[in-house]
Amino acid sequence: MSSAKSTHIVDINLTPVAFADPPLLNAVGVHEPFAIRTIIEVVTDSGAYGLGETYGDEAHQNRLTLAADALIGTDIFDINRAREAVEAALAADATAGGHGMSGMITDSSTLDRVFSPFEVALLDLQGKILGVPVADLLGGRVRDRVDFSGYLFYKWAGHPGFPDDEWGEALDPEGIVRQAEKMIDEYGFTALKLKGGVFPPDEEAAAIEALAARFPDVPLRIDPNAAWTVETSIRVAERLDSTLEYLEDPTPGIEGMAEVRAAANMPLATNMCVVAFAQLPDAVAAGSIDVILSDHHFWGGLRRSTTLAGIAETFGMSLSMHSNSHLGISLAAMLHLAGATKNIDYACDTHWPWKNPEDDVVVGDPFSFVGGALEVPTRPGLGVELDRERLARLHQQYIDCGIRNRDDTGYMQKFDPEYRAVAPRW
Ligand code: GKR
Ligand code: MG
Repeated sequence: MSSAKSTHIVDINLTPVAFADPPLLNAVGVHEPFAIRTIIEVVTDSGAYGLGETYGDEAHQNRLTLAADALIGTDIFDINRAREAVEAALAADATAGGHGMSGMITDSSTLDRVFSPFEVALLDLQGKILGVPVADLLGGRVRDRVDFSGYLFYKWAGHPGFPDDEWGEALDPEGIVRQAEKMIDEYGFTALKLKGGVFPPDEEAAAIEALAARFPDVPLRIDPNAAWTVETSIRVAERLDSTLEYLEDPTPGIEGMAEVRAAANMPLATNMCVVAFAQLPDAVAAGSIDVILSDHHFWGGLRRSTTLAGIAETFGMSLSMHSNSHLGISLAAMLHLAGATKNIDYACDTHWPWKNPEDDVVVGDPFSFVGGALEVPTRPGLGVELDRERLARLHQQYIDCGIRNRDDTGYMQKFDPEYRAVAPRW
C-alpha cells in the first residue's frame, strides 16, 4: 500500500471548536459555558478525508500543529511510521500542560495524547478506502451494540446570569434522583455513575443510597476524582459496600488506591492513577486497581487501546471506558473500539446527554440510544461525515467564547473567590 500515491497525506486541517456545556460540578470546580475540542481532518491526494477529535487546549493544539506538519507525505496505511514522525516532531517540544483534564492528576503520555486523533483519522480513511467500518480494522466486531452508563452530575440550575437549562438544579440526593429519572426516561440507561468530589462524602454517599432505593436493579458507581483521603475512602467504601458495582478513583495515586483496594469489598476503577502504559507495571505490582477505564484520546488511539485491553486481560483486570465532554467523531471512535474489544466488562461512560444534538460537527444525528445502548456504526470508516456548516458555526463559537484552556477551577473562583482545587479535600 505504501506505494499507492492516492493514500498519501497532502493536507491536515485542525479546527478548534466550542459547544455549549451546562454548569456541571466536579472535584476541581465547575464546567464553563463552553467545552472546547479540536477537529482533525486528514486529506489524501485522492481527495478523501479522515476525521479525528481531541482536546482543545492551546498547548495541545500547538503540539497537534507540529504533528500535522510532520505527517504530510505519510501513507495513511503506515500508522507505525506516522507515529514515529509525530514522536520525532514532539521530541524537540518541551511545552508543558494542555492536557485537557482540568487540573486533575494526569501523567498520560504526550505522544499518545497527540498521536491519538491522527491515528483515528488514518483508520477512518483506511476504512473508507477499503469499504469497511473501523471496527473491522480493529479485528472485527464482537458486539453490535455498546452499553453506556447514565453520567450524573451535581449541577447548578444554569450558568450564573443565564436562564436555567433543561436539566435544572441537582445539589442534593433528591436532585440527583430527579436527574437520573430524566436520563433513564430519555436514554434508557441500565447503569448510573455519579460524579462526586463536590460535597462532603457522606452527602454523596446518601445520594448513592437514594439512587439505590429508587433504582434497586441499576448498577451504581461514584467517582470523586481522588477528592478523598485513604481513610475517608475506606469509610465510604464500607458504607456503600452492598450498593456500588465499582468505586472509581476515590483517592490519589497508585499507593493510595492500593490501600483502599486492600480494605474495600467492591472493585476499584481508575482513569486517574493509571493513564499511560508506563504506569501499568507499578499499578499491577501494588495491586491498585480492578478496572481500567480506557480512553483512546490518551491511550494513543484505537490500536493502542486494544493493546491495553490485552494487558488488562493478562493481569486479570476488567475494562471499561472513560469520557470527557465530546462530540460525535469521538463517540463514533468509542463505539468502534468498544465494538471490537471483547473485554469491555462494564457499561462505558459518555457525556453525550449533556450536549445539544445540534451542537456537533457531524452530519445529522446519527446516534440514537435504545435501552442505554448505541449501535456500532456499519458504514465504512468511522461512519460519520463532516458537516462543514456546523463545523464553521462551532468554530465561530470557539472564537466568540474566548475560552482557550479548560479551567473549571478558575470559572468556579469567579463566583467563589475562596475556592481552591485540592486533592484530597476530605
Ligand atoms: O467532565 O467534569 C467532568 C469529569 O470529571 C471529567 O473531567 C473526568 O475526566 O469524566 C471524567 C472522569 O471519569 O474522571
Ligand atoms: Mg473518572
